[in-house]
Amino acid sequence: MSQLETKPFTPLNLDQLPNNTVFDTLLINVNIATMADTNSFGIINNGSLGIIDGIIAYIGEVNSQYPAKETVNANGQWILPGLIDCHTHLIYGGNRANEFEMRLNGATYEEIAKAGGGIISSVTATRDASPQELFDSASKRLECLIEEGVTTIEIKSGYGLDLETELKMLRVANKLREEFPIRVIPTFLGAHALPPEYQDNSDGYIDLVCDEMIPVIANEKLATSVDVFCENIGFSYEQTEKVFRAAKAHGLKVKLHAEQLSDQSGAALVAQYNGLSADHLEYLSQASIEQMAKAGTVATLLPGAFYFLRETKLPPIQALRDAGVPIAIATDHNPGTSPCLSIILMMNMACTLFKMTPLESLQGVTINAAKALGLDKEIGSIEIGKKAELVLWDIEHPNQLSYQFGTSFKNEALT
Ligand code: DI6
Ligand code: FE
Repeated sequence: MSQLETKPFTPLNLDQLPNNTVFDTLLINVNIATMADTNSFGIINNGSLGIIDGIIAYIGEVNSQYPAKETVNANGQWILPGLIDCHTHLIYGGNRANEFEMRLNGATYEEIAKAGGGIISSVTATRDASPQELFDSASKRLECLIEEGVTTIEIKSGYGLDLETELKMLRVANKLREEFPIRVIPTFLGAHALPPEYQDNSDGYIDLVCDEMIPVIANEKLATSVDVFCENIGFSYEQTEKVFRAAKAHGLKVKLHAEQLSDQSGAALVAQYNGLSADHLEYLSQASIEQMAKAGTVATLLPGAFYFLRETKLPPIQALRDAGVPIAIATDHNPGTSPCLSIILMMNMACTLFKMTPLESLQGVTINAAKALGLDKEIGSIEIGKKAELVLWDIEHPNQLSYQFGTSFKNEALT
């Protein structure tokens, strides 16, 4: 296969390594896609990569004066930044296969939600589940993503909708981080849906989220950011803003489910609060795009939900590109609108459904997903000084990850 782009072989930063450098791991004979430039995969063919203390210390052609405790011959495989799934609802009880069938028989997602199904049916099952049951079911899902080369995952709460169950979910997310070789970033999504106890009192529920839940979660350091479902079947612009104010007051970052089913100007609001990302965005307006560009808020697109809901309105991808808004791609794994456990399939769908390029789709699950989590100084690209959370792939070119679908690729994480 021909390489679409090849950079001249230039050792980086060699001068700065002290003479007595010993790498912990030295990868040799490896093709590298650094993902460090905005306009290319950043390819270095037949290179080498040195790691010290879990940090990338060297990229380029190695000088034999630097030995390594372990040398790995990659035999021409590709090293890429570990994949990042920056939007998931991985933890929940039960599943909603029955609703899938209802939708195939003509019911809409909104109708099912209004009839007490939808998110609320997952809330009931999640409240009923023990922490161990939630841990076990989420573990199986997490294993699928880890096998696919995911090294960082964001996991939202939001199927508890009472303090006890929201805490239960976030504690399970934190336990997954301890038990699995993956970086888990927990997000508090208390304002996901209105719990049955607060029917006809959505402002009362928002007060509970702001005055009781956020302070406890911030205090126990169970989440680093707060999300809201800002939608006509979720929470209003004003309610969302209230949650953002409480989040900020407690030192938490914000992000938003915005413009999924209708335009509520949520993306502009989250940008105004210097939000990490606005997610979904099928109904995003030009005015909101401009606010996002100004604030550096990432557009996280979720092709799995688009596909599963048979949405036909595309997110405004060209306008996002024109405005220079970074685009991330995620699974949105959840039991209602995206029961998908393949980030690689999302890369393909970003190309087929959203007409993104294979480069954009890989950026969407590496460097731009890192930006969407506020972690781009640490991970998301292969650069000196970043964490060596990397994956070795048996592929011929990184564009193959977006191209081939319905299959898995042999890979090995170096974390
Ligand atoms: N948007 C979504 O796509 C998910 N949550 C949200 O706010 C759906 C969650 C579900 O149906 O369980
Ligand atoms: Fe979601």
